[in-house]
Amino acid sequence: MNENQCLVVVDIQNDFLETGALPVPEGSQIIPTVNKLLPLFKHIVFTQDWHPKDHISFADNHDGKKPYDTINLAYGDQVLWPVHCVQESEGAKLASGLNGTGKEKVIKKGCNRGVDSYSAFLEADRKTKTGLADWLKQHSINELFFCGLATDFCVSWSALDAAEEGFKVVIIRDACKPIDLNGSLQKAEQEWKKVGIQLIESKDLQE
Ligand code: VGL
Ligand code: ZN
Repeated sequence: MNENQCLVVVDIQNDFLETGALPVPEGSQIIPTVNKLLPLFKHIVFTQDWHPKDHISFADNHDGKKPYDTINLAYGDQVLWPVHCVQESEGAKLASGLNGTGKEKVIKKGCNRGVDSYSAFLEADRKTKTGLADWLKQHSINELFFCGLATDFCVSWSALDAAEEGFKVVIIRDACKPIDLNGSLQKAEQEWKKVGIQLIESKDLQE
C-alpha cells in the first residue's frame, strides 16, 4: 500500500461486539481480519463512538420509546439505540483483541448530546465537522479503505461522506459486519454503487 492510502478502522469497541450493549452479530469475527490488514498500511485512523450519558440517540432518554424505534428530530430521522459507548465506560473502549499499534489518529464522534454522528466526517446535522477530512488532506491522503462496525451505519455513513469529500473509497467487505435494521444494509449498498465506492475482500489486499 502507498503513502496516499489510509485504513480507517471504524468503531471496533466492546459495546458493538456480541456481548456488548448494542451487539453487531458476529462483530468480534472481524478482529483477526483487521489485525492482518493493519501492517499493510502506512496510515491508520481509528474511530470511536463516544457518547455522553444523556445522548439523544439513547431510547432510555425518550419517554415511552424502546431501542430500535425511530423518531424524527430537527436534523431528520433518528434510530433510538440501547445505551452504548458512554464516554470513559468499558463498553466504549476499543476491543481488547484489536492491535492498536500503528494508529496515528483517533476520531471520537457522537460527543454532542443533541446530535448523533454515525459518520467520522460530519455529524447528523450534516454541518458539524469532526476534522478528519482536513487531517487526511494535510497528510496527502487521497484513498481510504474502510473496515469495522457496523457496515450499514458508521462504516457506510463514513464511506459516503468520504466519497463526497473527494476521496477514492474502498470498503473491505469481510472486515466489516452489519446490524441490518429494516433493510439498512441493502439501502447502504445501493448508495455506495451510486457514488462509485468499491467493494473488495481482505484477501485482495494480501495477495
Ligand atoms: C453505530 C449505531 C449507533 C455504529 C454507532 O458504530 O455503526 N451504530 N451508534
Ligand atoms: Zn452511537
